Amino acid sequence: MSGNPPLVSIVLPTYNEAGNIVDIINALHQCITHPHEIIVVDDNSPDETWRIVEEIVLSNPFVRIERRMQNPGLTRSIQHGIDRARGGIICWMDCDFSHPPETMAQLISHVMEGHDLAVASRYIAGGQYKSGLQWFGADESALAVLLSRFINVGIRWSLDPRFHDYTSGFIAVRRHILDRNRLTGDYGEYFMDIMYRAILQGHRYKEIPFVSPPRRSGVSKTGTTFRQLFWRGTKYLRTLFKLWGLRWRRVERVAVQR
Ligand SMILES: Nc1nc2c(ncn2[C@@H]2O[C@H](COP(=O)(O)OP(=O)(O)OP(=O)(O)O)[C@@H](O)[C@H]2O)c(=O)[nH]1
Ligand SMILES: [Mg+2]
Repeated sequence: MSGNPPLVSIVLPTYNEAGNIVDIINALHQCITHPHEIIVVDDNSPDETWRIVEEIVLSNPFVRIERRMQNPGLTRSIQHGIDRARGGIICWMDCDFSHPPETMAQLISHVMEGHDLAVASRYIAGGQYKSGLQWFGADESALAVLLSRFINVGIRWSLDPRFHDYTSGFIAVRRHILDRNRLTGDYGEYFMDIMYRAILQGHRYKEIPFVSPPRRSGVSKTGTTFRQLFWRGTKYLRTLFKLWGLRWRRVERVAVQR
C-alpha cells in the first residue's frame, strides 16, 4: 500500500462493560501502532459504562463515545459506530476480553497488507473457544458454548466451508465493503450475513486463529436459558434461508449472462 496508512476506526459496542472498558481501550491503544480512533457505542448501560468513557474522552482525543438512548441492540450499535467512523479500515470486537486486543492488531496488519477483510477465528488450527471455561459453577453456560459450536458447523457446511467462523464478530474490514453492505439482523447472526455476502462478492479475506477466554468481568448478554437459545437459533436459521436465496439468485444471474 502506498502513501500514508489509512486511519483505523475501532468500534466497541458496550452494554454494562464498566469493569472492562478502561482496560480494553488502554490495551488497544498500546497494541495498535497505526493511526486510530476508538468509537464506543453504548446502549445507555445501567452501570454507566458511557460515563466512564465520557471521562476518558476528556484526555484522549482518539476516543469517542456514542450513547444510544433508543432501540438498543448489538447489530444496530455496531452499524451506528460504522456510520460515524472516519477510517478507511473499520474494525469491531467484543469488549469483555474474550477478543484479545493483540489479535485486533494482527487483523489490522492483514488488511493493511492487502486483504479486504481479516477475521479472527476460533475454529481453525490454533484457535479455541472459551479456553479456561469451567463447566460447572461458571457464569457462562456450557449449553451456549455447545450450541454455538453446533450452529457454526451447520452454517459453515450450508454456506461456504472454506470459511470457518461464521459467528466470530471479531473483524477488520475495508470501508468500501461496509458502504456496500449494511449490517442486518439482531444479534450474532449479522456476522454470517455480512461475511457470506462479502464472500459472494469475491472479496479477499484472511482468517487467523485466536484463543477466546471467558469474559473477564461482568455478565454475558447472550441468553443462556433453553428458550433464549432456541429463539437465537431460529434467527440464525432465518438468516441462513435468506443467504441461500441470495446464492440462488446469483447462480441464476450468472447462468442467464452466459
Ligand atoms: N451497544 C450494545 N452492546 C451490546 C449489546 N449486547 C451486547 N453488547 C456488547 O457486545 C459484546 C458481546 O456481548 P457478550 O455479552 O460478551 O455476548 P457474547 O460474547 O456473544 O456471549 P458470551 O459468549 O456469553 O460472552 C460485548 O462487548 C457487549 O457489551 C447491546 O444490546 N448493545
Ligand atoms: Mg462475550
